[in-house]
Amino acid sequence: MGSHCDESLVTSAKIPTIKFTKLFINGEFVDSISGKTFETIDPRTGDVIARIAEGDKEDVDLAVKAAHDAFDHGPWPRLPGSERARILMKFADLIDQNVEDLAALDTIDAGKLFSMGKAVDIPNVASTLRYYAGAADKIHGDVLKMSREFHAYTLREPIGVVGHIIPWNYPSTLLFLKISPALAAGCTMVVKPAEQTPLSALYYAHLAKQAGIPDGVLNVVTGFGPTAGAAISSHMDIDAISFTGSSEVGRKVMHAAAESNLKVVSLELGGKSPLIIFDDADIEVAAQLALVGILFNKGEICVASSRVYVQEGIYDEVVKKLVEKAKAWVVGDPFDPKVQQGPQVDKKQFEKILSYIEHGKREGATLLTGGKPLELGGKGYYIEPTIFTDFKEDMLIAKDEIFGPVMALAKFKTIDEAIERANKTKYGLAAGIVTKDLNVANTVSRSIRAGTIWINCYFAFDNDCPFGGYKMSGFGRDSGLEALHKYLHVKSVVTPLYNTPW
Ligand code: TXE
Repeated sequence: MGSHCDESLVTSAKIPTIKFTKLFINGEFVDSISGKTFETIDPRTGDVIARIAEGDKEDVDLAVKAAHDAFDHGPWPRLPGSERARILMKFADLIDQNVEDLAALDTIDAGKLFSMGKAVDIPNVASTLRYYAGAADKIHGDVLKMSREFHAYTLREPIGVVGHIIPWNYPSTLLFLKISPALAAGCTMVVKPAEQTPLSALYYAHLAKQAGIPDGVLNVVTGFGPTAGAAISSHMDIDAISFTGSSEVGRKVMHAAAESNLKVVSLELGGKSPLIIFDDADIEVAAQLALVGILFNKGEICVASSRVYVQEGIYDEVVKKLVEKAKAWVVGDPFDPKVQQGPQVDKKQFEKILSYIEHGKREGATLLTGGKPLELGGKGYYIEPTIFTDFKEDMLIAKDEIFGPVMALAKFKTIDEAIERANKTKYGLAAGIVTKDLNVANTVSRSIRAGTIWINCYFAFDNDCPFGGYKMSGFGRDSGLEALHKYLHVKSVVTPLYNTPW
């Protein structure tokens, strides 16, 4: 699975010099109008990495103006799709050439494993760009069969200026899940990376310029949510907004969109995804899936399998294996190739997770392993892999998205009970099923209200596979051609077939 590290990948790792710390507006790196900056922190140590320009409403206004000019008068939306594709392919090549720097930036900013970044996350970003580059010259509408004597067809046109608000858990992946289809569609955009992880987005902006993306097409405004983020969601001249983050802020974004210009909204929000392991599962495979499902990226992943249901026949054996594996799981410096879990992204997140662990203990769930911060030289935001059992769906640890290495585990008897308990959540992002029985897999996958179902696998993402939520996990899809369509309007064009009055 994803946590496997190859030592050779890391030996040459070096922390890059931080070259880009300013806003990227209309093709230039500029200070914020206020001149204010904020610190970005290394979660391995709590030390400041760099000071970053702090954008606010006035900076967002400038960025939106640049994006509007580029949309209304610039070449990007008007280029043949094949030309946009050529530039996006070049952008992808430049990312490949800078893979080590980009992976290291996400490691120091977000505490992500460097080996994963170098081998998986950053190469995948380039592949996402190439996937949508391949679609850029295949955007077309349909000829319609009208019920009366009209000739009619649809055009698919870029939706306009898009605002992208990005979280910190996958600073590169989530940025590209949003900008790649929007760029391929011919949109122009303003991006706000999370305040915890601004470094790689600015580096990508520099590469975009080198690749030949025209000025004003891709603007990056670093800053905070309630200021820069809110200025994007409430902007009168932004046509669509694509947000990934908490359900709480998703609600604010939707509200701001409704109160301003009714911009198109898509939201990818939190999750509390169930993994259901049936009696016929291979115990080793099931335990490994469950463990990686919650510990991958230190649990800071919206589809983490944070609720695990195991059928009673194999429950004890799975628990034993899980605890053994959790104890052997290596937490430490994310640059170390032997490490499987780095620090949580920041102090706020670290404290939030520890407070949920305390809730779990008080609510009466049984702590099987972990439950404490890890003292690694007295620095950094590290937390032990933690497993609770005997949870009930009305406990906080089972209801809320903890976004950390904390699993809630329970025993079930029948398939109906598993389905009912799995669905007892306000979220609906993903679910996993482990069974060899096709009937069980088919029944459960159709009964779970979630946007992605993984059968005998987990985290099986692909550029071609739409990804998004049911219920309070949001709406709209990232990935796949569904995401391209999110950035396109459909226009109907109708003309009479004959010169007859109608
Ligand atoms: O998220 P926020 P936070 C969940 C996860 C985590 C919790 C809190 O449970 O513990 O959210 O994390 C911007 N208007 N997820 O507080 O605040 C913000 O600057 C516009 C799940 O960091 O939602 C950042 O760029 N934008 C998740 C982005 O929203 C605003 C990924 C996300 O931050 C804003 C991250 C506002 N008023 C957290 N306030 C997932 N679905 O993968 C903040 N932002």
